[in-house]
Amino acid sequence: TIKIQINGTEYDVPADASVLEACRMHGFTIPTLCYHPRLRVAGSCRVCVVSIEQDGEIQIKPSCSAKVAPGMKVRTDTHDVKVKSAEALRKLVEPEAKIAKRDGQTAELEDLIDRANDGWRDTSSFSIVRDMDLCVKCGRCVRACDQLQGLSLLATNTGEGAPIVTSTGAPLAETDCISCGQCTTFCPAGAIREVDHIERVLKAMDDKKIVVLQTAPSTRVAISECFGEPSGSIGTGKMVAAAKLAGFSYVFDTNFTADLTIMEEGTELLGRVANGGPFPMFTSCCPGWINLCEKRFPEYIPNLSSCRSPMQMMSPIIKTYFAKRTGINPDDLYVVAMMPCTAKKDEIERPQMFRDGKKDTEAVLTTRELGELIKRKGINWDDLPDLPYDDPIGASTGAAALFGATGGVMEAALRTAYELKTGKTLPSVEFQQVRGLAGVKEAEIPVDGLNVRVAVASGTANVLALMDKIKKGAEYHFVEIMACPGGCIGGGGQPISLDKDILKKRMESIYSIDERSVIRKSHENPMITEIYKNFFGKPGSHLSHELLHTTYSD
Ligand code: HC0
Ligand code: SF4
Repeated sequence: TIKIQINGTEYDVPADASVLEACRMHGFTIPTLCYHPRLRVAGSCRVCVVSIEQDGEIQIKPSCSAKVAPGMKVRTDTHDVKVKSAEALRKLVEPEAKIAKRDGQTAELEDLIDRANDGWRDTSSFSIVRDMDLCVKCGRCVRACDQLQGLSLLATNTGEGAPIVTSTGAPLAETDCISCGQCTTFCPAGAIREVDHIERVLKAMDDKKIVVLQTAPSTRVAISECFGEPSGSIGTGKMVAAAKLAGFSYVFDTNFTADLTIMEEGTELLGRVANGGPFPMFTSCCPGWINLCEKRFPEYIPNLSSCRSPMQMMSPIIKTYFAKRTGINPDDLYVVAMMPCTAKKDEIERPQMFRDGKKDTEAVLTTRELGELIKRKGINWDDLPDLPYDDPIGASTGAAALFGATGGVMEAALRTAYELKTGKTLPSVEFQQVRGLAGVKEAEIPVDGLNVRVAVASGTANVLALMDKIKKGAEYHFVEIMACPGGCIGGGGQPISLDKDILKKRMESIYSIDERSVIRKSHENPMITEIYKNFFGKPGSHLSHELLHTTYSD
């Protein structure tokens, strides 16, 4: 055998195979027409073309007649390949041509025509699809990736091929894309959009699973926009009611595990203070940031908090603690997370997020997708009552609500760290230094004789600037990072908006939820006390480590 690359991965193939045989052997689909496995190769129709890179030269060639060679790089999945194959087919069959449909005889050709008429998509990413037949060439995705995120991974194509390409030409999953999905909130055509999870959720409902929803902090200040309400309107109660009508058996609040994160992450931070580091400790709840850290700053992986994100703490709790209390068989549960985020679709696929070979969270619906699902079910948003979350993992504090906006995790952590460390009550719970929409915020907070130096960054362009500063020697104890501008309120899965002040309005609503909360500190959440007493023991316990903490990949 020899080694060749197919769509970016290396495979062993027989030395005398054709490119077509080699690809099919490893499960890649290539359409063919003149080719038949029992007849001699003709190589005449060109429907089976692929892109072949050899000796530094890239050519589009029929795969049936090309032979494999060591080191050859084959791509079956590019826009060019799709277009050239469809063109070749159209030379032989008009797309509208009538086929004498005969069972068993014409299925192959019908299938070929369907495939050729179906547009080209980059489906390499768990989070984002690029459907270039829908692209209107406005270039807003390109500018969002460049100007807001500082990543510049997309480019407008002036030559042949897809109208928007990745800057390296590779499919998204093979670039430095962090799955933040900012591009999707700027695309007016749905050409770049989130990977659909609505279908799998509907299927789980049809399959009579007990389908459970958890909802992220920032979704409640954005979901109403899907139904024409003003920017930032708070829709918590209606969201719960709509989810119940749509078929979710239980609706839990991710804010509960945001409170739990504060307990676990706070304990971890105090442990690092006692042991001298490593500093800074970085928050770990934003999967966009985790992707960025793994791809661009692997030397800082030991600095990441080991805490799972609140979403990934909630799902195992549902499948253990909640299932046990209610006598539900965890295998009957199907956990869906409603998130403002496209990177969360990627997070649930991380190898560390499986237990016993099963996903902790089975699906992630963006705020936009839950809005769409509610509409598809014919539910009238305006008429909905306000319903509360389900107990006991629906109870949360004002501190948890803050997670949805940049600086919120930091403020929640400071409230708890200060009080637990000093034993005193905070004179004022609001830490203005970490509030607001500035891209990078810094503060020094005296806690029990130690000046705790903190930094907060949101929007990946700002994150890159802060990382540069840290690499050059800036010293902090604790750093909060959110990949999206403004934090999750500006997440890549939030409703699309043309309002210039959208982030400010959603942020004000987040602050007002905190202000109106009776309990505003995570350590005072009675349900958190209860879950430690009855289940986890104490923060950082053995069971906490098993269910609430994780590792990262180099
Ligand atoms: Fe966020 Fe989260 S706050 S990342 O920004 O920590 O997505 O809203 O759900 O998990 O809680 C997003 C929002 C979450 C998580 C929480 C954190
Ligand atoms: Fe997702 Fe929030 Fe991070 Fe954006 S900031 S990638 S929405 S977790």
